[in-house]
Amino acid sequence: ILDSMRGRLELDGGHLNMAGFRAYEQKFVNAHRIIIVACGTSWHAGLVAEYLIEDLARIPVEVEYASEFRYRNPVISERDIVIAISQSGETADTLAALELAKSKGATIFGICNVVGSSIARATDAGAYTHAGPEIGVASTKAFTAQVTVLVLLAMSIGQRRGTLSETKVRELMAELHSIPAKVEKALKLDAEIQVIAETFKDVPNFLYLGRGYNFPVALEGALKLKEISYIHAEGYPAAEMKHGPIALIDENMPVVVIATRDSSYEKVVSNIQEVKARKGRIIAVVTEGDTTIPAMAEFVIEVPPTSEVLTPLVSVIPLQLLSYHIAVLRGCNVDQPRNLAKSVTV
Ligand code: F1P
Repeated sequence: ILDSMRGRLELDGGHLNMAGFRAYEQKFVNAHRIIIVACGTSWHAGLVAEYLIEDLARIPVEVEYASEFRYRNPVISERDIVIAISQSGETADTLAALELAKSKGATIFGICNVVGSSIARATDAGAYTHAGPEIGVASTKAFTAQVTVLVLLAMSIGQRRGTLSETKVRELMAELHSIPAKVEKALKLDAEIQVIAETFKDVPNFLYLGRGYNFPVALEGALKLKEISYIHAEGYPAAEMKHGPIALIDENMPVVVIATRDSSYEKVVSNIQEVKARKGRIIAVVTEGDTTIPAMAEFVIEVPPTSEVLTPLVSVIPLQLLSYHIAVLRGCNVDQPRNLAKSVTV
């Protein structure tokens, strides 16, 4: 992962050095909308991109499950850009969704791991993550690599559209260069996460909550747990909790809250209070040095601080480790989970 990320961080004179992007940069600058199509973990990376592109480049973004988009009658025009994200590059739903958009005149940009894959070949342009195929079935490094490429893409479009200042670009690039070390540090949380896994390995349900950039991370944490440990898990935007899922919370419900120090921090603190008032068992992912949330949580996982827009790259790591350890303790095959295919080609 780290090597692949280092490979993507090259900027040419302050601009993204990505041949596939260069040829289509004017289209991106003038795009009236960006539609992202993907499945599973790649869809979650797409959801992070919605926040990134709207924040940094101010282009409206829609994120669509490819498996729905392909079967409805979406409104698409030549001024739309469709970004198809896929680890394997072979997912049938994603391929069909991009072909539908292409037939209506949209420009298709692909983000795939696998060079020469079907999706990569069907796009007009794209960026390979060069993360290599996943060793196991469940996507992990693909998410990190996809989000990294999407950060670079959002920054580059923002730079050209004038929505992102040169100072901000330099700041974000410096921070992006520090991410590999921060990911390495987060991976060292392994032993303490193993203890949390021991505590919760036999529970039937989990809830994951996050806001803003950490909302897609909550979804991804829940998906990883479902995929490899077969525990039912739901990811929700923390603010949606009161609209239904709060009914599930009692002393038996572990609630993973991704609560790093960002613009929604105070609101997440009040969500944690709501969970605590209902005796939910709180596992909080916080920024190093936080003292408020640790006083409220049963378990605390500290991750290094980073810029808000880069948070998912760091905050997803402990959730992947948690799913991994729970799955191992339950005797599940983490590389080859039951019922899952490496690429879903039907
Ligand atoms: C999409 C995906 C993966 C998931 C599993 C099934 O694949 O849903 O996210 O982990 O492997 O397929 P892709 O289009 O990203 O290859």
